[in-house]
Amino acid sequence: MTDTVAAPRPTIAVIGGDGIGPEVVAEGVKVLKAAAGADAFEYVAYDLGAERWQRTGEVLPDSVLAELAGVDAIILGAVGAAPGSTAIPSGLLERGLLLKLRFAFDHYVNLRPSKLYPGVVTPLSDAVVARGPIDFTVVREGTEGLYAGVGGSLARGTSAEVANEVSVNTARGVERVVRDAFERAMRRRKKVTLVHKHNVLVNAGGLWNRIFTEIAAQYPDVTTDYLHVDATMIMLVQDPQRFDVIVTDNLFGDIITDLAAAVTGGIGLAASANINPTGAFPSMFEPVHGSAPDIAGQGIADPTATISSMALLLDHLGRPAEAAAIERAVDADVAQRGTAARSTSQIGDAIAARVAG
Ligand code: GGG
Repeated sequence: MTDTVAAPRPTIAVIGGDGIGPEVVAEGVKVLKAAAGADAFEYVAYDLGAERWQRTGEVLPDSVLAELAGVDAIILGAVGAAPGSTAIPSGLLERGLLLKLRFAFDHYVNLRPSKLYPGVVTPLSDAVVARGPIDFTVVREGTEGLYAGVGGSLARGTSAEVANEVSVNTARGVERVVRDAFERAMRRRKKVTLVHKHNVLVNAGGLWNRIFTEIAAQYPDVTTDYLHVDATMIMLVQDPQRFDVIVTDNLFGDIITDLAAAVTGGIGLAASANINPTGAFPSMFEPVHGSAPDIAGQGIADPTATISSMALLLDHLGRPAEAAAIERAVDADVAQRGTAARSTSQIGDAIAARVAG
């Protein structure tokens, strides 16, 4: 007689975080279970965020970071204290939790797809919408740029205060994210747009431009172009169909993807993945939106962005059919949305039912 040993289930760390984070993550996990099966993964909840800091003075202890390094994927809801919350220093949670995870786990690809779902209300003009499908993805560099945490201030709080924030751009960092963008373009419509501001930011922009040109030469099937970040904002409103894959730095990517979300149905639909393509550390999946403390606890937050992020998670874990099932269910749910308000859990239930059915 031979004993069969069941393969260990992949472990998913679940960090609800602050504000509406726990509410939307609950719906994300509900839909993930509907798609992959209730027992496909082991879920481990971590209470990280404002409440833990207030209770213990800890944001992300090293012991928890070490545990998270061993999981297969991380789901994150949102971080950020309510505005005017005097107890929590500004940026403590964003830098100490969200960015610490991205940097510790080398999430150099911050993937933010945008598409205009049929039936969605958009501020774009009818003429723009009529031009054709809008479906592009932003590959935002996730570990460098102005988010690197290099900088400081002198004479803080005085009229002589000096503050600086340094944008860090390394050849290795730019090369790997630009290459990732070209690889993604090869699986899509084969176009990459570099977005920067190299006419003014000549040092960082020059580096991005040179590396982009070098890598483009290795992908002759991929069409390329370049846009300054300010022109990109115009094009997102006037001609979003021109984009397939956008590659850009950390801050530009953060800003561009908020406008991209706004023109494709709102931030409530915008999914994202923080990917470590080497697999050396777990990747992390989160809605683009923040903690929205003004609507927390009311059960009215739209969980769709988190639910779509679950499709990115499944794709990353090598389960494309289950990912596609979530995408189809989200497409169908969004297409039939009318003016009747639904609660966070009603939206989650409806999408989970479509996935299961
Ligand atoms: N859903 C994650 C979250 O809370 N995002 C808010 C935020 O501050 N994001 C900054 C960033 O994505 O770099």
